[in-house]
Amino acid sequence: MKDLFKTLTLAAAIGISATANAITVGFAQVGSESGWRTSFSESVKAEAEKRGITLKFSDAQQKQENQIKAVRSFIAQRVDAILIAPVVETGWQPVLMEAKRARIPVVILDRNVSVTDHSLYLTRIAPDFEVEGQRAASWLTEKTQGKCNILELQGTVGSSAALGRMKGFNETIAKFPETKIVRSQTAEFTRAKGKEVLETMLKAEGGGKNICAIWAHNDEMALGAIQAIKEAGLKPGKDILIVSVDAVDDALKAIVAGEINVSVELSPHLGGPAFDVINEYRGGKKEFDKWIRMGGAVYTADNAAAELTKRGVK
Ligand code: GYE
Repeated sequence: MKDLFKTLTLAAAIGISATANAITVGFAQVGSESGWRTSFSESVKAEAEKRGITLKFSDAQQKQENQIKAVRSFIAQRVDAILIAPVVETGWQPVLMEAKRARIPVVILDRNVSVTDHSLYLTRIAPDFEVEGQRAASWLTEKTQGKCNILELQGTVGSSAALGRMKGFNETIAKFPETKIVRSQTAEFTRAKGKEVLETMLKAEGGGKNICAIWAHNDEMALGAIQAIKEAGLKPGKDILIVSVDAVDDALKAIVAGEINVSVELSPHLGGPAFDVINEYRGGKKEFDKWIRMGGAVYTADNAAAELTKRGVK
């Protein structure tokens, strides 16, 4: 009888401690504008499930006001931590101060926030967008011996992903006087806008015969550009080169098909590192590096097929 009582007490204690450790995390996601973002969201949800974390997920449909509303709701619900993938850089300081006053730790994922007080978040887990732009430009300038007229499909205006990729790409091509961006416009990181904007650009460029390459800030816009180039009677990846970022499965398939030339990888698996930081914080660690960098490979015709096999994608 005594042993049974001891076992029940131990089970109850384990149950209580497990409940005590079971946390609730709010995640204010940008939206579902791209295949990469969908993979990112799914990865965070799966990781939360694996760790027994209750995840409150909000899709802001690419609107900052929706993200801020979601963060305020998480604060009101007294979640244990908040993840934010900020759609644009500015406008975050007030709501981050509210989270700090509520003593709820915040981790920034993916894009960046522009704040004067960096104590408002524990850390940012993200790639280096400038390096991504540099890697895309380096491949292109080498492939074209530094002579290329480029059409640029920019990501969301004011997002650190678009700003960083643009900066890195432009600084790299600046060394090649005969490589220039002849037209540049946002297509908001979506496939539909990528097709629509490129159609307009090609028409404005007399059909695109003078265009050497498309620089797309993400694969979705590159995949849209492929359709526009085909409808203009040209061969994507051959008549007009395409360099892009994200390395989602569809882009790797397009590389294998010879329709995209390069995609710079950006890992969507940001949930694990984020939950590790939250665990460390709850364990007493208070100081973190302000940027935990995520890397990625560069995929071309040389390695895209092998990566698809490794990912188990047919
Ligand atoms: O490249 C794109 C998504 O913020 C880095 O946002 C992310 C970008 C990514 O729409 O596919």
